[in-house]
Amino acid sequence: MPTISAPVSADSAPLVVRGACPHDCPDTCALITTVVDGVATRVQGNPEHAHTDGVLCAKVSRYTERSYHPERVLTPLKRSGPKGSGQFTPVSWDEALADIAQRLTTIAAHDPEAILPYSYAGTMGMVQGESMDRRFFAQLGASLLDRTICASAGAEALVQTLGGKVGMKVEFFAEAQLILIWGSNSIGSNLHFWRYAQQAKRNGAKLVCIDPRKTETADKCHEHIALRPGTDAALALALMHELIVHDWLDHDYIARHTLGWEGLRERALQWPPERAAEVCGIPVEQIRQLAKDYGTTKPAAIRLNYGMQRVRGGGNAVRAVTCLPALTGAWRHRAGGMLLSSSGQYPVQRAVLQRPDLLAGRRPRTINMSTIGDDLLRPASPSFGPQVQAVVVYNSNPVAVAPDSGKVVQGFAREDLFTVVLEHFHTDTADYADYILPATTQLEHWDVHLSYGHTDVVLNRPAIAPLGDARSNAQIFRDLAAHMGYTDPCFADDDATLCRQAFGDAVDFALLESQGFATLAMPDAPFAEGQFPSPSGKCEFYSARLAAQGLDGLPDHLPNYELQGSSAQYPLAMISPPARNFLNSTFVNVKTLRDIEGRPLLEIHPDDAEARGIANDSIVRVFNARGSYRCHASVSRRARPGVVNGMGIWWRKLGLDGTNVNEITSQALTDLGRAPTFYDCLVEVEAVNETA
Ligand SMILES: Nc1nc2c(c(=O)[nH]1)N[C@H]1C(S)=C(S)[C@@H](COP(=O)(O)OP(=O)(O)OC[C@H]3O[C@@H](n4cnc5c(=O)[nH]c(N)nc54)[C@H](O)[C@@H]3O)O[C@H]1N2
Ligand SMILES: Nc1nc2c(c(=O)[nH]1)N[C@H]1C(S)=C(S)[C@@H](COP(=O)(O)OP(=O)(O)OC[C@H]3O[C@@H](n4cnc5c(=O)[nH]c(N)nc54)[C@H](O)[C@@H]3O)O[C@H]1N2
Ligand code: SF4
Ligand SMILES: [Mo]
Repeated sequence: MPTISAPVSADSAPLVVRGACPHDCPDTCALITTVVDGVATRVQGNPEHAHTDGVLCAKVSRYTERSYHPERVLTPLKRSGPKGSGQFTPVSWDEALADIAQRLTTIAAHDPEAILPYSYAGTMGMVQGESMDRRFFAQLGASLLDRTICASAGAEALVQTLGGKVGMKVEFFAEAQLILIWGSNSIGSNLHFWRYAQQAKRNGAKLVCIDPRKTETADKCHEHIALRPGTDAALALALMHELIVHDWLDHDYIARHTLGWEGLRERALQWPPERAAEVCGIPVEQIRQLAKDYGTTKPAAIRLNYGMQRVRGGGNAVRAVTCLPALTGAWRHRAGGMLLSSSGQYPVQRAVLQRPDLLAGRRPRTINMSTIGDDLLRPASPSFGPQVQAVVVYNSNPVAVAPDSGKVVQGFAREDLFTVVLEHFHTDTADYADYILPATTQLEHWDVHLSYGHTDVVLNRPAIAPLGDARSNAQIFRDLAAHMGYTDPCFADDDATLCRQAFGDAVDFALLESQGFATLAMPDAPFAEGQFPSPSGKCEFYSARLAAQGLDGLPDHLPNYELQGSSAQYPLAMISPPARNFLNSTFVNVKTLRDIEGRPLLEIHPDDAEARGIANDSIVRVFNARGSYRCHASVSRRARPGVVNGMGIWWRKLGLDGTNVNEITSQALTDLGRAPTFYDCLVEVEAVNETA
C-alpha cells in the first residue's frame, strides 16, 4: 500500500495544511492550519468545505493554545507518589513500554479479561480512535468495552425505528419551513447546523426549541417549549394524538412505508394534550399549537439531539419523536424528516480497521463504560468474571465524565489496579495513572473522520512534527504490540495506511488528499419512497425485534427513575448539559476558554432560589444520597421552576472542592442502548455560608 507523503515547506514560507476537527461534535469541521518554521500559528475553518464555510467555534479557533499548552504531557511519566497524588517522574519510552508490556503479560497469563480498555471520543478519528487499539486488545483477548456514555440510547432507538443511524442531509434544513430543535442547544454544540437553521429563518421558517433550559438557542427561536426533563415521549405522543384527531396525516405514506400504525394509533389516542401538558409541565395550548404547526407546515424538519436521551425513557423518547415524520409524510421532501445522527451512512471497513478476527474464537465479556464506577469496585464472581486488574485509558477522562464519580474515583484509587493513561494533559483521570503516555494532538498526526452531523469524510494531515516525545495513539499501540511480541503483519500498518483502510475503495482517497474532504453519494430525500434500512424496509412504529426481547414493541412514555415529586428530600430535578466553551471535559484547562465560562455554575430559577435563601453568585451545595457538589449559583430564568442546570463538565480539580457535577449523577441505565441517565437525577440545593 502506498504511503502518503507528509507536507513539506519550502524554507520558512508559511505552509497551509488541511485537516479535520477531531472533537466529539456533530460538525466535523475541515481545518486549515498555518505553519511557519515548523510551528502551527493559526487554525481556521476551511472556506472550501461547505459545512464548515470557513468558520470554527471559539474552542477550536484556539487549538494552538491547547496544542502548545505549557502543561502538555510531552514525555512518558511513571507514578512516583501515592495513587491520585499526581506525582510522576519522566521515564524513557523503552522503559515505560517494556514495563507496561510485562505487567499486561503477567495479568493476561492468568486471565486477559482482567484487562479493560477504556476509551471514548477525545478524538473521533477512525485511526486514533478505533484502529490499532482495537487490534491490540483483540489480540490480547481483553474485556470488551460497551461504548455507551453518549449516544447509544438514541442509536438503538434509530436502529429499531428506521433501521440505522440515518436521516436528513443537514444542508436541507436551510429549506425547511418549520424546524423543531428538540433537545439540542445548537448554538453551543452544533453551530454549523445552526447556520442552516438561520438561513431557513431568514426565508420565513418558524423555529421551535424544545428544551427544559432556556438556552441561547431558545432565545433565538420563535417558540420555546420548556418541558420537564424526561417527558419528551409524552409530548411526542400528544402531537400524534392531535395529528390523528385533526387528520393531519399522510395516509398514503403511512400505508406504504410504515409498520404498526394501528397499534401506534391506539397508543397515541391515550395521550390527549391535557394529559401530556400535566406530565410535561407546560401549557396545553403550547402542545396544540405545536401540533398544528407540525401537522400543517411543509416541509417540516426535526433536529433531534442528545438532550432527551439521558433519562430512563431516553430510547423510547427518541423512538416516539422518530415516528413523527412518517405520520405526516415529511420524508417526501428533502427538507422534511429528521436528523439525529448521520454516522450510519458511512461505509466504514470496521473489520479491516479493527480486526476482531484476532480474537480467534475467544469471546471476552463486555463491560459497560457507564458503570465503570461499580465495575472497578466489583470483586471476581461467576457472573462478572475476574476483578478488573488493569485499565488502559485513552481518548477519555472517566474520572470527570462518568456518572457517580465518587465511585469512579474510589475504583481508580485502588492501589492494586494497574492504570495506563494516554493523554495530552494531567486530567483528573491521569492523576490516578501508574503510567501517563504522551499522545499527539490532531496537529501532529494522521487521521480520517466521518461525521455524525453531515455526510462528508474529512482527512487530517499532520501539520507539525509531534511535540516532545509524544506519539500518536496508533503508534503507541503499535509499539506496545511489538513489546508484547505480537507478529501479525497488521501490527505494522502505519497511520497513513490505516487512514486508507478506514473506508477502503468506498471513498475516493485521491480526492481526500487533494481537497481534504469527500462527500458521500446519497439521495437528497433518502426516504421519500420509504426504503428505510430496517428489516421491513419501513419506518417501524412497532419493532418486532424489541418485542422479541420482551420489550414494548411500540414507543411509550417511561417516567424518570428519579421522578420529581417522588422524594421530599430531593425535590429538584437536575440536568447537566455541556458548556459552550468546553467540549465535555476537554478545554477546561485552556485558560482563555475557562475564563469565558467563569466558574462551575448551577442555574436555579429565582423562585427556587428565594425559597432557599440563595443569592446570585453565592456558593451552594447541590446534593443527594450519592454525593455533594459545591459550585456557584446563577439565579436565572434559564432554569425552569423545579429544574436546576448544573453546567458541565468541569475538571474536578478545578472545581471548588475537587468535585464536579458527576459526583451526584447516577449509574442507572436507559431503557434502550444501556446508556447513562445523567439528566435523571433528583437533588436538593442549599446555601453555603461562604462568600463567593
Ligand atoms: N460546545 C460544546 N459542544 C459540544 C459538546 C460540548 O460539551 N460543548 N459536547 C459534544 C457531545 S459529546 C455531544 S454528545 C453533543 C451533544 O449535543 P446535544 O445533545 O445537542 O447537546 P446540547 O446542545 O447540550 O443539547 C442538549 C440540550 O438538551 C436539553 N435537555 C436536557 N434534558 C432534556 C430533556 O429531557 N428533554 C429535552 N427535550 N431536552 C433536554 C439541555 O438543556 C440542552 O440544552 O454535543 C457535542 N458538542
Ligand atoms: N453530567 C454529565 N456528564 C456527561 C455528559 C453530560 O451531558 N452531563 N455528557 C457525556 C457525553 S455526551 C460524553 S460524549 C462523555 C465524554 O467523555 P470523554 O469522551 O471522556 O470526553 P472528554 O471529557 O472530552 O475527554 C476526552 C479526553 O481525550 C483526550 N484526547 C483527545 N485527543 C486525544 C488523542 O488523540 N489521544 C489521546 N490519548 N487522548 C486524547 C483529551 O485530552 C481529553 O482529556 O461525557 C459524558 N458525561
Ligand atoms: S468543535 Fe465542532 S464546531 Fe468546533 S471546530 Fe470542531 S467540529 Fe467545528
Ligand atoms: Mo457525547
